[in-house]
Amino acid sequence: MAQEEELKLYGLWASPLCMTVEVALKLKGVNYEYIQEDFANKSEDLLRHNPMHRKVPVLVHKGKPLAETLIIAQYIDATWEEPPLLPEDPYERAMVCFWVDFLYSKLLPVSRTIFLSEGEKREKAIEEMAELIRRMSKELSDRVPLPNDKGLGLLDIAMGTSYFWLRALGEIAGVELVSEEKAPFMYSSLVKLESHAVAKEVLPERGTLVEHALSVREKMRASIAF
Ligand SMILES: N[C@@H](CCC(=O)N[C@@H](CS)C(=O)NCC(=O)O)C(=O)O
Repeated sequence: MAQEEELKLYGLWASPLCMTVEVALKLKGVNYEYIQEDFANKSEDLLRHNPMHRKVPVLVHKGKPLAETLIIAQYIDATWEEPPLLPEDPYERAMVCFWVDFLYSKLLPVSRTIFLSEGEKREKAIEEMAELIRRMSKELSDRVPLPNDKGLGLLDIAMGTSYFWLRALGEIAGVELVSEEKAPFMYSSLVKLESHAVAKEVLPERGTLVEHALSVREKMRASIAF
């Protein structure tokens, strides 16, 4: 069976999590089929493959589904070895996973609240985001250098795509959520990501992302009680 028939990514091009998986797959040079999901009308296949979270990204390899971005990224790195996305050293590897998990389980859920809610709820989420970014940036600047200096790794990809999304979300919400000053590590990760050829294939044009996110928001607000 051709490789592309064996590998399917269920995603949404505007999602920073899906961008991370796509960049990882492209860096590894593997072919895959991309199935665009509609958040207001998720496909039967997506719900079947990810019944616990019902979210994208979902990667299906030889008929076997994987959900959760960090788990998918680790699977990709273990399955296609070159170039490595995670450091070899167990502690460095754990630290990369720690920060990627922080982004995906703590930071981005707050961005979802900013994106979908209004009024006091949104204001509180904006404050929470500012505090999380402040703490994260302090912690990252105090740490021993993280292994993001050797080639494009998972940490750069996850930090860079998250920054990319938070900058667009800031435009939508009319507030600066991230900047080079507020989130220097994330910012330098985006610069590194954007200087790589693969980024041009995956990162959308900024204005298109904002426009698309606004139309998705209307559909999501109509389809979920938030
Ligand atoms: N913890 C999950 C989060 C996945 C997630 O939140 N995906 C969003 C797109 S960025 C989604 O599918 N949203 C649709 C929805 O909330 O219904 C991961 O790391 O993959």
